[in-house]
Amino acid sequence: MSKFGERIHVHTGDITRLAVDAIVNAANSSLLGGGGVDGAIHRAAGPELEFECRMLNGCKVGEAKLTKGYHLPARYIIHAVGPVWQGGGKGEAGLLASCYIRSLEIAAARDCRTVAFPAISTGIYRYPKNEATQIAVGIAGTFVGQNSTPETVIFCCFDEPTAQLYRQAVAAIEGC
Ligand code: AR6
Repeated sequence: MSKFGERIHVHTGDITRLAVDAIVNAANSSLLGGGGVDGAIHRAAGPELEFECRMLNGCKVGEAKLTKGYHLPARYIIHAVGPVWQGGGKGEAGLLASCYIRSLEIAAARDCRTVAFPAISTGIYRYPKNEATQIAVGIAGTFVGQNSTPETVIFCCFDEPTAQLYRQAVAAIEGC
């Protein structure tokens, strides 16, 4: 069996379709919706989601907040706010890492067995995909190594080239 015992998976597709305990949203600080995966999640979850989000008073960059999943197959949505890429000198790596850690902590606190992440910050926020992938997979590997919950972390990639990057990153930490 591999080092992570199949606890880290890479999937290609639309995160709104996944029947998991929690999906993570790449949100903005307002938590009131937007484009990209955020827009897709709000559309699929329905208007009740924005109503709950309005009660949360926003979310800081590097932080995450939980809502119900409403019409999604996922039970919960963890809204994480990634950094906008500004060249790498503005603490972006630490803030992106913090998004993943906080999301995993929230998932663990709610006893989520399976949690799925999109590639936070790599779309509209322009974080370089390769660097972002290393952070995402590194944090997930450390977290599952130290915690029994979530049992499974899924990286849900919207396209095959991104999935390939994730598979390479997972293979690299497996070999460590
Ligand atoms: N399922 C999985 N991944 C997706 C989906 C989907 N349905 N749709 C897009 N992606 P982005 P960000 C991928 O731009 O960079 C919003 O307006 C996409 O290919 O959604 O964190 C928010 O409100 C990319 O790899 O998020 C914020 O203002 C990844 O998801 C801002 O965008 C993230 O791209 C956040 O920007």
